[in-house]
Amino acid sequence: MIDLHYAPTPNGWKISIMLEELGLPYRVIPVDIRAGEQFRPEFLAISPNNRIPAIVDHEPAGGGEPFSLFETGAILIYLAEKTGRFLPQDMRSRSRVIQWVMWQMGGLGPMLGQHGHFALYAVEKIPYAIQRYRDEAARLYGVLDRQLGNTGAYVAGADYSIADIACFPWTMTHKAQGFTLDDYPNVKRWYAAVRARPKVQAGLAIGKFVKEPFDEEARKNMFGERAKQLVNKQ
Ligand SMILES: N[C@@H](CCC(=O)N[C@@H](CS)C(=O)NCC(=O)O)C(=O)O
Repeated sequence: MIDLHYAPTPNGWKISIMLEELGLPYRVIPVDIRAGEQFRPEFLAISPNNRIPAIVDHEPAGGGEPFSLFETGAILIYLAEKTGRFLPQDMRSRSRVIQWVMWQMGGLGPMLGQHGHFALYAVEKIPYAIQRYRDEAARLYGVLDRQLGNTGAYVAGADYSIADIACFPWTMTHKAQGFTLDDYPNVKRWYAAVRARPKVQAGLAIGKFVKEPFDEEARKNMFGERAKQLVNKQ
């Protein structure tokens, strides 16, 4: 059994989709990040970065004590290696998949995240910041579009992989962030194909229950005020 410490967000969906795709038994432990539950000591013990998602595998690969992990890239690679799925064995294909997972982790996710923050959530609208992240987001959609044009199929090649599972939930934010996939026809084709997968649908349906209004308390919990209390606390 795997515990999935989770909220229904793009990073949370990566892992709920992966677990659904794999058909592994798991139970969802909701972490209401708007209410500040990511700062609970028992959650910080497994996710010291105070971010969801995290997993605890009670039957870890290799046996032994329950094994916990945070960071979605690491979790996707662990689950793929544990099951032998969605990450090819041969060195070149495997490295290509990991390359695009890293691209998502270091680029697409953070840049779309910052664009969402400054354009949608920030009370003070700072034109430079909005433009900077909008340009970066547009550039990254362009990179993804060209890559999908080259493969003609999935992000890292002919086969569906953890690179697709990593990228897809972030592209779901396109409408809210004011992008249209008509500008990125290869992304549009891929997006429809991934979205149509029943296990993707199942992963996205997990945990709709923890959504709350985005109020002042949520702002404090998610935009740094609360995290400051952790500084120098051992
Ligand atoms: N790089 C991390 C990012 C995780 C992350 O940013 N999670 C967000 C939700 S999508 C979160 O937990 N936010 C809580 C907060 O900001 O306090 C990963 O891929 O796991």
